[in-house]
Amino acid sequence: MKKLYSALMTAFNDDGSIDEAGIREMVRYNIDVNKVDGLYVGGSTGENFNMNHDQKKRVFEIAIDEAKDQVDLIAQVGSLDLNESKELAKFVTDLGYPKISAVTPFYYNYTFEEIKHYYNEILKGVDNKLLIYSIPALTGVSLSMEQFGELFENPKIIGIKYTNADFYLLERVRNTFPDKLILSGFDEMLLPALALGVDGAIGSTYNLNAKRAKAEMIAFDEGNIEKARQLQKESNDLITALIKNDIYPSLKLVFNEMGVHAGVTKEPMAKPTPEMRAGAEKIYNDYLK
Ligand code: NAY
Repeated sequence: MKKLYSALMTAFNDDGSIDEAGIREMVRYNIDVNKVDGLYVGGSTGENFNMNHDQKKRVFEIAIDEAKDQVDLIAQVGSLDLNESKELAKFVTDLGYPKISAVTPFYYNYTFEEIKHYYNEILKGVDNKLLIYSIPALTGVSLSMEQFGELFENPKIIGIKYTNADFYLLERVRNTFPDKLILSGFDEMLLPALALGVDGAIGSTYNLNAKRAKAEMIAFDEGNIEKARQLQKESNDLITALIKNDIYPSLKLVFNEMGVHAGVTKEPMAKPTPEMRAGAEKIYNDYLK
């Protein structure tokens, strides 16, 4: 059975502090209503790269305290400060996270040797399993099939969170490493990713749209491709509207619209404007009610 993970959002107050009650509400909604298989904590959707060290740790603590062992939990610990990544990897492992993940180091055009060193260092001191977080559109880092293979020489590296529209590479990686866990990261491309054999998906829009995505996975597994295509079309109508309305603030606005307290985004991410609020209300009424 393929697994569906929501990329957990972080609820912030207007001043950029963490809204603990909001985070707990979103964890509960994902478990109790969305019935997701897992949560990806501290990723792009969680605005991890906007947060300071103490905030990152607090989010990890709150999420596992609320979720306990009810769903699978993956903690994204990657950081431009390798020492921070190592500390966070140890911190979340001690908290009980069964898997970690780390974004490829970005900004300085690191060589592959440097990237490999980063992953091996993160894992050196911890007894945990890691998913490489590959998101070339945001990091500028594209790993090749051979490079994934070299990283997999570390047995603690068990797979990839593959947020990439390169389906040729996905096919090569899937078939070369059949035992690795590959979780697809672009919600609007779930169906082609399923066709190439991913083990599941992690995404921001599953916070709102998990039921449809899960139904699509089931339709695909049953060989009902027409139904899966129809569900992907419906999802993409929603995703397109979210992207047009500025996706990160909008996901939170729609949650708030549904009575789930999601707070606001953290600056420099945009704060909601009246137009965004109206757009989010329309998205809720048009696609989710
Ligand atoms: C993360 O770490 O939160 C993710 O990468 C989740 C994947 C999302 N990627 C980004 C960059 O937000 O869900 C996707 C994405 O929002 C969605 O497909 C819309 O493009």
